[in-house]
Amino acid sequence: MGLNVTQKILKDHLVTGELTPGREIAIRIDQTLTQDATGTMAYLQFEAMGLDRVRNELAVSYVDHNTIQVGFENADDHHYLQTVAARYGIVYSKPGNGICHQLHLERFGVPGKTLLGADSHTPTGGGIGMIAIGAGGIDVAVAMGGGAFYLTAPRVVRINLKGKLRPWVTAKDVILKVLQVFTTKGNVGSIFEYAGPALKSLTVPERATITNMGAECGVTTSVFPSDDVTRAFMEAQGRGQDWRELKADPDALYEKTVDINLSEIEPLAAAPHSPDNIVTIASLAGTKVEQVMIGSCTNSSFVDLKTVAKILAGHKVHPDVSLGISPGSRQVLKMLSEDGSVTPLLAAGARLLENACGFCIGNSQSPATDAVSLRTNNRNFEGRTGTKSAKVFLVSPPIAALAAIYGRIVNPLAGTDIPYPRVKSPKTFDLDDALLLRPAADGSAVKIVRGPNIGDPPRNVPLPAALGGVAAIKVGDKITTDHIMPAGARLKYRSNVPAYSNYVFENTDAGFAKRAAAARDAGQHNVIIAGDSYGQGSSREHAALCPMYLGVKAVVAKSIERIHQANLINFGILPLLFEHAADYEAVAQGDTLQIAGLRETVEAGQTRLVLRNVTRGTDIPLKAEFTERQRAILLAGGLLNYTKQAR
Ligand code: MIC
Ligand code: SF4
Repeated sequence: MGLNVTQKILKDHLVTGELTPGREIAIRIDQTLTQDATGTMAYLQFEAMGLDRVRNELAVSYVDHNTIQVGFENADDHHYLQTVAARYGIVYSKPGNGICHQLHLERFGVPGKTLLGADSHTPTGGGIGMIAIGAGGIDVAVAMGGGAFYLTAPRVVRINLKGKLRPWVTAKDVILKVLQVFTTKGNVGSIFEYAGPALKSLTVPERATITNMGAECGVTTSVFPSDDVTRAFMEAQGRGQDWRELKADPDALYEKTVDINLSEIEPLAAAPHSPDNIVTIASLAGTKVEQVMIGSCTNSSFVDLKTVAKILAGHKVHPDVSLGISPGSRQVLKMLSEDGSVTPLLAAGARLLENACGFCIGNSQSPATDAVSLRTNNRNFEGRTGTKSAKVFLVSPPIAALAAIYGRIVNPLAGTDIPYPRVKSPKTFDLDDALLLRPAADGSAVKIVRGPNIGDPPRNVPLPAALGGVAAIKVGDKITTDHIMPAGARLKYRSNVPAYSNYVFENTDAGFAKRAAAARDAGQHNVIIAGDSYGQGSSREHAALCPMYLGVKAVVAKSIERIHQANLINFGILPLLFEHAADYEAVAQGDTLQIAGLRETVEAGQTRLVLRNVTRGTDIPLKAEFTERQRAILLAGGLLNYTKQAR
């Protein structure tokens, strides 16, 4: 029987297990990436493992999230990251070089390789034919140490693309269509594999826009085959020698196939406050817009921004609109500058922002109260911009550019005076790696610099014999890691867990951190009660690490998303599911809870636990389904303890 692209790559990298969907497998990781907001903790954990040098083929440390350097903390983090990279053999990408995913695609991505990244948008690498997966920092630290990555053998869904995109319809609209079809729920354990006659019309950066935002569906990753389009991109990046063809066998099997006809797609938007709240631009036409932000790892390629420059050329930004443009990389910015595309942007009145995550992570450019903000990034969770009342619509760069000119949402398919500019991919890109610092062969003499904001990663204790404590918070469905652990203005505490822990659930329940810390200090275990899709969104392990620090021992939910579930286990927090979803109603915040014989049950490999609600005198059955390895990690009190034990 033939294999699909996913199976080919996974088979090449399989360390243990078999490719039967739903079973646990372990794969070898060729490349790793981190960014500064997840990287400090990942490297602190790598250091705690006591190895002398990274052992995978390539490890890159990017600085892109927290580049504004207000206060000493960011710069101290960067200093630590630069020296730890030189010490252990990691390539260091300096602030100003660009966004990790865009850069990795440009300079390092190789078809057929595996990439594990401490960032949920690592699947961007699927655009170049990699199996590229987002994970918590500690999983990436283990992979840097040469350890395998454990995941569930995926169900592979084939997305068959046919037809051709019309003018004003872009790759962003394709992935918004995919989000409309699949939504953000129910895709855990799947990989989207793209196929079909329309592939040849999509460039690598366009494919990467699609695989990038596949993360919002909750899939393990998304992947495109590697073909002549991939080869042309790699040659233009001066890396033609790394290209290899990778395509599915004609008789390859898939879990299911979904057809998408590109000719039928129209410009779309994700309306507030979820990336799967898809509406047509036609239905929004006329909506007044106060802010337009173009960039992020989803839509900041040279072609994306040159298209914007061509639309803006000869026009002015509407007086009521603030337009910010953030190129994905220094390569993109230099090329825009060299070909004269920066001038029309400036002449129109755009604000040229740093080539970094910037507005997307909410550490700058927060919109005004109640403002409508059109953005080309991938997440519009409530409050992520830093302004809770803002209404964020996710759109393509051309739709954003039109709105910046007119001050309202315009449906170009209904007619506009501005012609759609078809911009071609460059034959060669500007190849200047000056901001990529490659490590020397021997780093043993390098002194690692640690400022006062760099603390040791906190350790957990082994799983207790019984759980006894309180339902410290009860939250609803679709709680994202942005709700649990805000980024934005709080990002600078990423390397200081005691300080960052003061902000757990800050925007959901401002009293949580104090309450939980008091219960912890009184010897109680804290339990989080949640609805469906708990822990959606980013890979930030602080959404597990900081609750752990506050004494959280278990999350009891209707369902939990993949990366967050792994992070909870990695930090020794039990991810438990209601056996009957209706039992969610049987616990109120503040109820006293107990699980007798907890350690014994997990040790014995039993998959059911009973949660005693002492306040109401009821028993609630819970699912505790873990693999043998996950059980061992939980019993040890987290992956760091487990890894130490195993050696
Ligand atoms: C995000 O887009 O939410 C982030 C910030 O890139 C996160 C990583 C983080 O929180 O540091 C992600 O996507 O994993
Ligand atoms: Fe950066 Fe935004 Fe991409 Fe996250 S989604 S990596 S914050 S640009």
